[in-house]
Amino acid sequence: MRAKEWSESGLVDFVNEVADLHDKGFLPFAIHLPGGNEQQLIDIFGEIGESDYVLSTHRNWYHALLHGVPKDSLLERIKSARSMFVFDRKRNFLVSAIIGGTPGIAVGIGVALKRKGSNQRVWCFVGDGIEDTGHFAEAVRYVDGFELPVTFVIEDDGMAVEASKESRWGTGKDLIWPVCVRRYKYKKSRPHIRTGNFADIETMKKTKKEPEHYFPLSNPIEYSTKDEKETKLSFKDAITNSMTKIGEAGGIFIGYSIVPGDAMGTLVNVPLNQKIETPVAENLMVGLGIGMSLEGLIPVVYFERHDFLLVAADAIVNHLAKMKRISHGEFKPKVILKTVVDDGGLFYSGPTHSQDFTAAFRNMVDFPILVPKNASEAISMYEFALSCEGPVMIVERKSLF
Ligand SMILES: Cc1ncc(C[n+]2csc(CCOP(=O)(O)OP(=O)(O)O)c2C)c(N)n1
Repeated sequence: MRAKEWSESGLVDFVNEVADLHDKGFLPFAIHLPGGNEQQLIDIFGEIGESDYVLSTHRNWYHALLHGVPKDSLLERIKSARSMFVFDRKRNFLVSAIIGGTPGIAVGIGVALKRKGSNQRVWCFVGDGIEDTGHFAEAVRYVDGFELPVTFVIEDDGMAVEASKESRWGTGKDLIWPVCVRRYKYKKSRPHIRTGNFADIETMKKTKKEPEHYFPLSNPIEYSTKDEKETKLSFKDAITNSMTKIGEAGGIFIGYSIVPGDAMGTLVNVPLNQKIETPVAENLMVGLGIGMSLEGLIPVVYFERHDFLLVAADAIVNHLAKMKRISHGEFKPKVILKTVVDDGGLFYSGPTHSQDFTAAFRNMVDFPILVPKNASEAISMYEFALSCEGPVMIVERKSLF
């Protein structure tokens, strides 16, 4: 059932049904009920193709239903703590409950679709809270500049939780965005979170289960190599050869200091059309990687220093590392993060630029973070990264170059 078959009252009935379950204590979870924008969304979804991507937020139920996620399947997810984590690979439907999490990913999918010559589009629904973020601004600018098949729809009720636009920004005036951004205004008919009614606490206590029940953990992938061969290559040549091989396998290199710069000369053998020089927008760079990998490309995102990784921590820790678990394995982004730590050499770059966040990231993500000590390890670790079905971060120590 897609947009044409839904009526305003059908959507409202669905929400009422869930609200009733909440009040009876069967939903001991954070839930965000939609309401007040039924007709606007029915109209917009009339334009959205069945195979188009739809990206949504914590308040995603209407988007999911209108894009064809079956009502029973959505209800089942809501009853098992997944209201904010509705993913459906078959329908290209994905969400983030983190404000600003989706725009960069939408851009990555858009880049991949454009490279493939696909006629699919990406629709990224955002609240005016997401419009507040830098993540949104960098994504919009990229889509506008490269004319990507992505439309952002701002669902503007003027409020983020309980705060008006004016109280957040000093003015209620709307920003004027490029044409890839549409805005519709509405008034929410529901509170920001839950129903506004007290839920039956005793039933809630009986209903609630452990987090692993709702989101099973899978065994972390460990680095392994069958044949680490000794090599006479220098560390830099080993990295360069590895990049050449990843390029031959179709890898797309994303970041800055790539064209020109070649990531400290290591991408010299990679064809130009597999190198994307990005703006200095690290979160967007990883969003690009995530989105492109969802369309089957092999993105390698390059960071020339570790302090810059922190700017992309949302995309790396909250999205790249978590999407497989929160989507119950429906979406498995695979991005290789090629990172450099400036740990020596003649050009000391000071306390910020020489930081090493290997240990910090190992505490935050469950994918392999590998630090080659020599040329042969560099070769096997990049071979592993290429064959691994999930993300891998490689840390190249500059002193070895
Ligand atoms: C990065 C981040 N900061 C804060 C929050 C907490 N939070 C959840 S919803 C929300 C407001 C969202 O407002 P808006 O985007 O307008 O969406 P609406 O809830 O109005 O649909 C906030 C601040 C979050 N989820 N992510």
